[in-house]
Amino acid sequence: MKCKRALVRPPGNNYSKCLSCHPLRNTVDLDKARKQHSAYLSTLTDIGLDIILLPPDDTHPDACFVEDCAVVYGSKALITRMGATSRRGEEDAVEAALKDHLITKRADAPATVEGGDVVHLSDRLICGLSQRTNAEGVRQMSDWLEAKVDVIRDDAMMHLKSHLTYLGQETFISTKKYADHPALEGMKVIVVPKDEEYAADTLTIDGTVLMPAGRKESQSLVKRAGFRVMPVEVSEFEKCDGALTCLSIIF
Ligand code: CIR
Repeated sequence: MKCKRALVRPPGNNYSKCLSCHPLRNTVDLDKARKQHSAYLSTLTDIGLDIILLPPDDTHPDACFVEDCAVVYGSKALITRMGATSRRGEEDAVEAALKDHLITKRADAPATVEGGDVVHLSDRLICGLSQRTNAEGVRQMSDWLEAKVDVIRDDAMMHLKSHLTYLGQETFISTKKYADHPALEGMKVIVVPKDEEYAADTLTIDGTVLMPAGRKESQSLVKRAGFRVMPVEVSEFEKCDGALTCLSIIF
């Protein structure tokens, strides 16, 4: 199925107070983040997506990372109950917007689940059991979305998609740590170099692979595997532990 829409939300005035363990977290430049966000939207528009633009949320510094608020599969969306408690409430506006297009349901306590843990394939999902998503979250997601969900467990991991994303054509891109996981059995796996691990979070839309700017070796590996690559500058989101997938819900 072709993707049609991207739900997005630009960074709010308090973006620099976001949750982050990144060494450069104190150097976030809000103006630059807004420009990068706007360029990201232009890229999505150029690819042919309709943009659903939510207003910035000044109450929740991390609210531009909309991916974490919902998991969409087919005609349904699970509205998440985020593991990061300071982020709860971001999902209200996302739910209201998704309801115009999809059948939605909220995850209930004690589930925690964040969209950044969920890798989509056409016939199943792969979900991280992580610092943000628990087993009850996976159970509710699988039940509501009627999806087969394979799990990659790592208590040290914040989100699975920072380490592993799906490019299509039975091909993943992954950091070395997860490349041999049984959930990827029988598929091709491009392993990013150790000094380019950030490049494992890619966003593929209708065959075009958006990759973080500057990670040339990883970009070459993906090109050589036959994909069209589009580098996108996201330095101000990287500083907040975010990446390309986190900034949108594509459906
Ligand atoms: C957080 O820690 O929740 C945000 N600062 C970053 C969330 C990134 N989201 C994602 O990878 N899906």
